[in-house]
Amino acid sequence: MAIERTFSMIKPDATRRNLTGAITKMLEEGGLRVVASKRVWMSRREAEGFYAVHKERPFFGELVESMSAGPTIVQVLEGENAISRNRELMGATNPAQAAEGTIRKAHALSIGENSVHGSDAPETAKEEIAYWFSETEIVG
Ligand code: RTP
Ligand code: MG
Repeated sequence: MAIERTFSMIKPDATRRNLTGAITKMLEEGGLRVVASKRVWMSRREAEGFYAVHKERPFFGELVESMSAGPTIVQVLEGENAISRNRELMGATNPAQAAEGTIRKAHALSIGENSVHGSDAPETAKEEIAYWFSETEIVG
């Protein structure tokens, strides 16, 4: 088993509903450890940069709008197979398809307001962690 790090965000729809603790608890109970965490209200420019991979997609404008509409919690999570484990705990992008017991099943409102983000591969985890954190902010 590999100990990995992944990047996670608690999105504005969830911070607005005071779900930071409830979601973090699900991540911790799922076997992941928070090794860095901060609350940021990202600018449109930061959201565009973070989601640049989706810039040609029809939902890009809506995505940037919703991600900059309120505070977000950005986190680095550590644990065994943290990248895939976090994706399992999150559940499907569309909450209507998310499995019972997942964060999105419990808390997401819609595809656009789906409460959490998690990196999808080792390379993106590395890039996304570096986008929001310096090395000294991560304490394992
Ligand atoms: P995420 O990147 O946020 O962890 O979610 P994901 O991998 O499950 O989904 P992805 O395909 O990477 O899409 C990124 C985010 O864009 C929003 N989205 N909206 N309106 C739509 O059809 C649509 N499709 C995607 C979602 O908020 C998704 O999390
Ligand atoms: Mg994604």
